[in-house]
Amino acid sequence: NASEVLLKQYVTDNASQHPRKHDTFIGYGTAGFRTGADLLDHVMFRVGLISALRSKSLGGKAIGVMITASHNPEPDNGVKLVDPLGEMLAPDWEKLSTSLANLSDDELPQAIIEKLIKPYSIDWQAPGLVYLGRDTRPSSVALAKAVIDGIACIGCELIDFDVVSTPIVHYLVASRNDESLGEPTREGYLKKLSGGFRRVCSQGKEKTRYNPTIKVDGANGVGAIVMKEFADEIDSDIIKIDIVYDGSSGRLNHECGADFVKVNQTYPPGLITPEKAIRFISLDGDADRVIYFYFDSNNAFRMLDGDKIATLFAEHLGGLVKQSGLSLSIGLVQSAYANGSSTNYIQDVLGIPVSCAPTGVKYLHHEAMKYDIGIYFEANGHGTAAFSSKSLSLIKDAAKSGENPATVELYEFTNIINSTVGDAISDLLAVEAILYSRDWTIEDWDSKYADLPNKLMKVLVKDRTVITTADAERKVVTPEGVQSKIDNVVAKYKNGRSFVRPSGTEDVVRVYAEADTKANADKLCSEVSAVVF
Ligand code: 16G
Ligand code: ZN
Repeated sequence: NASEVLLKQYVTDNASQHPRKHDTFIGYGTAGFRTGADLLDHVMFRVGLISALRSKSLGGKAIGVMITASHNPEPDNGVKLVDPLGEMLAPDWEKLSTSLANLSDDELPQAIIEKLIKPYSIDWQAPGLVYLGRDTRPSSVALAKAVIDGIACIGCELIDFDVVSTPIVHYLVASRNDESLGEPTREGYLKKLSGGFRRVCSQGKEKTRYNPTIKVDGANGVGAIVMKEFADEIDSDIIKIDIVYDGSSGRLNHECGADFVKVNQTYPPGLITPEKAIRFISLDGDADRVIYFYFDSNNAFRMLDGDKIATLFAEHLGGLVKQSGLSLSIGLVQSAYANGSSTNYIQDVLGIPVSCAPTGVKYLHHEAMKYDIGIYFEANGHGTAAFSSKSLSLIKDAAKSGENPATVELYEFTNIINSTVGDAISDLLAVEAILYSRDWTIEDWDSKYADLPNKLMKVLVKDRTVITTADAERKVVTPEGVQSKIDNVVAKYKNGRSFVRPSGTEDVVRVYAEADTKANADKLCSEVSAVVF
């Protein structure tokens, strides 16, 4: 029909501005499309098309597009789509995105009709809305232009938020589609989180242990920019925020940031004088991961990762729920990487149920939604507390009278916490508010349980897809026989645990091990690697 002919013509004409210049396969993985920036121009154009049509297929609801390669090196880039509730893209559209990204320019126009317009009955001339954001990578500017061209090709409203963190894009999309979540602007985000934080941190009696000084490692990325906005917004009497790796000199994610600290289990080398009694906080390149660390009285480096943050959230929010007397279920979701000590602490000491989901935020988030308050964190520092709409309205109503301080505080945490997705700065504010509320030092927090020593290795293999797993990636299914060999090795180690999984973002297989001592964890990790390869 005429409308299809017209659309095909538009796609043909505009795609020629962003031709597919290579035939490297690029798939939509756990973090969207991600690879070398120079391979992505045509993919970005196509993502523009897809985002506009996704919005139109959902009656014009806002859809998000974020251009970033997160913690990866600066020359990489990537893009992911955000669905209307602020969640990750629906799986069927992930598959469609992969298939459309890898077609030739000639095949594309017809495929748009056959794979999107027809099966989803999309009126491509109906209204649509896309929210666009990008990180600070130099390549993100031109790649954003390609997305914009794709959106314009379909004809769709676009709001471009320029340089912005990934979790802000999730917040903006969610609040645009559900105004009870807040004002869908950057200002609205800043005001909501900082307002909740300020109100919690000006309550209660004088603090004797909590030290309101933090040093934030911005990974030389957008996190530093957003953190600066919060620092300007929050009175320095409440918290003193010193930002390092703010992008003024060093390279993005280079020897700094949350991934560097977590993977190397050390502090960024540029922090020349490790200061005692200060909390250091490392963000990643798009500000959705956060890792705390400090130097103890013996000047030893101590790291508090996503598991430690999860347990702090669980302990505090769980306590507030109890004190408020509200009938709300609370649970915690981890991935296989969670330190065994954290799992035991949450289950045995806090008495809060724990479940395990495969790596990737969408799996954890999904599992967390089974609770009224579902806390989820990956050990790498990516996570949040997801409040169900039932819990949000219950808490809000109960807090109105102001009678029970615990209920009021719980309500303020629903403002501080970006419930749509892991948000480094929101998590940071929540941790600080909890430490303030409990009048804790970072040592107090750290002393709750001791991490088991652990080791993570990556192994290059010819074909990582021969390894398949089950039980939330904790058991190898194929090649056959591998799991029983791993079991035999693990059995030799005290507190031993190990698993093997193919990476979803790199062409490697990852091996994780933990045991009673660091030497044993390292040895177990090598032994298991040898079993597999
Ligand atoms: C992606 C995931 C991250 C996960 C990582 C694992 C999202 C938004 N991001 O970056 O949560 O930890 O992949 O990478 O889900 P791997 O599969 O290479 O180990
Ligand atoms: Zn990230």
